[in-house]
Amino acid sequence: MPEAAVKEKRETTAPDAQQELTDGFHLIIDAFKLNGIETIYGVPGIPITDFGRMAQAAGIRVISFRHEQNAGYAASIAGFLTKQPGICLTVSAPGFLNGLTALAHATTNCFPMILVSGSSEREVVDLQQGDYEEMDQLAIAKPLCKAAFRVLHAQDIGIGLARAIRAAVSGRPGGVYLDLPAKLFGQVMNADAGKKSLVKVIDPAPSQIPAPEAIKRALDVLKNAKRPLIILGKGAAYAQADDAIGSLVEKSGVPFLPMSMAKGILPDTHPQCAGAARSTVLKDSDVVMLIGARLNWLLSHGKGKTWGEAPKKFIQIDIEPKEMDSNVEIAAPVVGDIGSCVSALLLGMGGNWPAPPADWIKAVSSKREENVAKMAPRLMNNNAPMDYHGALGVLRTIVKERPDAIFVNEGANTLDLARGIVDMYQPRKRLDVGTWGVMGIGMGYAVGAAIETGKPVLAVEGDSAFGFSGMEVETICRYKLPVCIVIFNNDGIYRGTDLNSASSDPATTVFVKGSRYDKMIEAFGGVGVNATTPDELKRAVNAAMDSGKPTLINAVIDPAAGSESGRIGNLNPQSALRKK
Ligand code: ADP
Ligand code: TZD
Ligand code: MG
Repeated sequence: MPEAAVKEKRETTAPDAQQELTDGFHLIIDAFKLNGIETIYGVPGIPITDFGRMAQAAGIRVISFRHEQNAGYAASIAGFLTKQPGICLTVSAPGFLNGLTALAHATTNCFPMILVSGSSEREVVDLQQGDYEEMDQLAIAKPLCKAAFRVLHAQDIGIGLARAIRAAVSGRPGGVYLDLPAKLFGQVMNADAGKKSLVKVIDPAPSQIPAPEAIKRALDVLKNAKRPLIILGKGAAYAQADDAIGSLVEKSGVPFLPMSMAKGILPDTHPQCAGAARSTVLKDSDVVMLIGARLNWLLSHGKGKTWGEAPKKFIQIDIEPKEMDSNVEIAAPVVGDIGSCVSALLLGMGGNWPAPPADWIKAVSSKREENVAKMAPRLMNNNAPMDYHGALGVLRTIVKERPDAIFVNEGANTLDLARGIVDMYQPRKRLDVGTWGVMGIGMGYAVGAAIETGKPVLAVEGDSAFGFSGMEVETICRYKLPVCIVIFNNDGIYRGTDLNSASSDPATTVFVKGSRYDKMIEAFGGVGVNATTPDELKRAVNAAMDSGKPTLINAVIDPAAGSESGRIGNLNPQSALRKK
């Protein structure tokens, strides 16, 4: 904008002594409220401390964490659970950087989130004159998010937040960065003009209707399949089109495989669920319909040994057109939002859609029954120290009895085995490490899920995984959240048995033996329990879930029970050499 125009704009909105005034602080709060943002996750400090106080006074819930990364993870999972951008608020430079991991995580996982960070003064930052917490945050955030904006003038706060919200939730959801320089908060303007400058975002994530010919093409491919498979991804869970997806699966009669965070859209115990026949359906299927799942490393990129020799045709439903053909040819791309696409497919299928060939259905269900039967006795063992199966057998029953609890899960063996063993019955109940396999989401997710849903949370954590966010047990106690943390304590990363033969230092993968994580929560008034058998574990979890009191259970697991890198040891560059 030319200087004269800027001057004129300023003058038209400059405060008049007679009129009521507002400021940046209040405009941001009003803009949040106008757009239905009720909760902020963050850590206070210069220049946002007063903002947090004022937001709280204005009725916004401000959840204060011990580290921004965990606040960011809470915001990211709030986005996944609600389809509204989760808000994370941080101070400048170091606080911003701590929040950035979570912002990048939200972008990678397609969760809508806005990282709002205070920043130092532009004039000083740009001349690199060494301001307090100086950093060019906008430039640093840009490559890690969908969009990044900075607001310099109070009258632009409304439009700035509107742009951030729309960028986060429309199309493929993701992370957005909003930079608010310290001076902005104190800028004063006429209250009326301020009110008029706010923007309520209408229809922030508009439906994206698929093309009729894309629907027809997809149904033609599906109809001609001999061995069809539907794969549900976390995009399908995010879309909240549970009934339509259920109808599509049941009407088609096609076996379905849920990705980790898509478990529960239909119950894992559904007769068409092929979760327990995963290798078979991936290898032997001839047509695969992906609904909100990418063909990334988690699906072996759609090729190679996992997918077998037989040629395959892919149908892919996704809101992001660029996702098509990312790894292999997509025979029938269907671009649109999952709700609209699935409804259009259902309509196109008409009244009597042919069931898939009976021999395929039979092959899948017998494989599934065989695998379930093989697993059953292992889940019933009452060994002490516990192994993963004994402990998870207990948790599996508890989740069955309490299907509306939210199950947070991270670790290596603790993650991979729980994913396979613990059945889910309702959508958006299983929250885990996601696309990056990141450790550290645990306590942030637990807090975010408890706050957003009001449901009890059961967080099952490897002892290493827990360490990344463990200090937030204080946050859980402070807000009195109904969170039960179970730490699978096997004395280390993957196993607690490694030895260092070169020096007296411990091996890199082991922790202090016999640690008592349960004592940590007692420091903050929570309930700590040491559980050494599946029976003890069961009693402790049930008591925690009944009482709703913050609880941490140290579940003692045999240090030799796990395997290196859990189930993804094949990605470990050295593991092949070591085996020789
Ligand atoms: P998973 O890890 O469970 O396999 P991914 O994160 O790889 O799932 O894939 C999720 C996909 O869902 C992304 O490609 C994203 O673009 C897509 N997606 C997210 N929300 C929607 C929606 N509402 N409609 C259509 N596609 C969506
Ligand atoms: N750092 C981050 C942020 N993410 C990671 N995934 C890792 C490091 C590497 N890593 C894994 O991939 S799993 C894991 C680490 C450190 C911990 C596994 O140990 P655990 O689980 O105690 O959590 P198990 O049950 O002992 O296998
Ligand atoms: Mg461990």
